Amino acid sequence: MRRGVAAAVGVAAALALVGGCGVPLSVSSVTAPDDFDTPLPVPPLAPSQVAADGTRTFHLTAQEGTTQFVDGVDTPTWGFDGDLLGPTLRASRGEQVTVEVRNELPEPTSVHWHGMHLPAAMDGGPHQPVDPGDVWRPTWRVDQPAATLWYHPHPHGRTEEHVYRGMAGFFLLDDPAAPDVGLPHEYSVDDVPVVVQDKNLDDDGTLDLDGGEVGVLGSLVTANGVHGAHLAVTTERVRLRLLNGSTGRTYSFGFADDRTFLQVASDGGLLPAPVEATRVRLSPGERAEVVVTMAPGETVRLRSFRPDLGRIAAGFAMGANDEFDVLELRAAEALAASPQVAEVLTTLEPLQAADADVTRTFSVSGREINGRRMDLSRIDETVEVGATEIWEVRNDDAVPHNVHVHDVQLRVLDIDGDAPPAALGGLKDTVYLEPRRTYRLIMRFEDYTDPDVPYMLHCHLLLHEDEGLMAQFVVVESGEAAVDGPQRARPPAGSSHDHG
Ligand SMILES: [Cu+2]
Repeated sequence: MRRGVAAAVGVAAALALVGGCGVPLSVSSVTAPDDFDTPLPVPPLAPSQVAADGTRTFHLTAQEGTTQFVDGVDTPTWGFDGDLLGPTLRASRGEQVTVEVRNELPEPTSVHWHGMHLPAAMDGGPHQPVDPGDVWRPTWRVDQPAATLWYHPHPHGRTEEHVYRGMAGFFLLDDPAAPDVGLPHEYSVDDVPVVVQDKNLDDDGTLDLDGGEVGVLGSLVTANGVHGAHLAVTTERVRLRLLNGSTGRTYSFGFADDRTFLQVASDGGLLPAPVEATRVRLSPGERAEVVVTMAPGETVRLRSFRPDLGRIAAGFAMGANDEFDVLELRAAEALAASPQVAEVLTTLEPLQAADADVTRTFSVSGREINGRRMDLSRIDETVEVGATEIWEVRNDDAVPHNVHVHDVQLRVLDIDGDAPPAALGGLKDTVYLEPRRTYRLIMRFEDYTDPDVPYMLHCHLLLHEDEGLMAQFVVVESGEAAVDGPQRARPPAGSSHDHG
């Protein structure tokens, strides 16, 4: 019900966007919290059972609930094992994991393991729907570097709404064989996951799903579901695992006093070396791990500054004017010492253009990739396992898009021919596409083949995805052909799927 002046301006801005009219550059459509007095809720670590064969099994239930984003206003929301968001799944490299996903929502959903290298039938995309009352049990072996991954629904045409209603959680991967590089690692103490999402409420307190060109740009920006939260810091350094869990908004995170922090990881794991930064731009689906140093007794806010969205169309805002505080860090009067962050974090395989066997080009425009909208029965690309490929992705619009490739962690080779900034020099699964720029991405397809079940390639501005900005690729053995046709809409082979 707290639709104040700022929120009303947000609606006006959204309407203006639809009509393509100008938006005053000074307008921010985000509502500042009254205070930051609510302690940041940290998602609990999900319990799991380890069987005799070593398989670690988690359970997730998708369910309806109620959340108060505004004091005294009950907003119907969806979550995993609760009213909103979900518990943090955590597993180690080398482990076999199984997740028993139960759907208690009134409609089909799915759960995609964003950033995970796994068989297509376990991926949780639009070909693995879970009907109300059903249980889906994907299983795979974790085999990739330590990283901050996440999970969220991916039902065909309904992803934006499911994520916006609150369906998202972290999936943290550890690598016991990796050296200690001095990163804070005590979960919820000095190693804290923070998912940022924006919401709009209608007058009756329900979530407002109406949006503009990039979908909903909410006036209430939440950290772990709270509008106006603080984190009690007890250590000299704190590691924030930032996830943009919004459906359309791009953030430019930094601190209100412009202090320098270290970005230590991107989507798929550690950067080769810490990157000293004052901003980190995250489009929907992207993650960054940052380490910030605090002085005893001080308070500083995590802020999203006006994001540089690139050369967007004149007269459009799409969140580029919005600047607001997301989370307050409150340091205790005495802070426990933290280790020094190492100067070298990891060694990444050098992947160069000359290593590529195949180059594919993708033009992203409107709601189409290469002039075609998503068709569940059409395979757009067939990749041979073992291949190293360059995917040259161009945003041919004057509005923001991004690109998320399932199954792989990729590397940005260059942007309009120039080397990427250091923050984009590590493992990525989601890349912001500035308007009218070309991104050359390099990736290797390993381990899993399935001519029958595709992976997805899509814009993670979820309205765009739902409206068709998605394509399908299969990974096959050498010489094998993809299986086309509507039969692929059946439940996947290889993962058990039953009616609960
Ligand atoms: Cu898009």
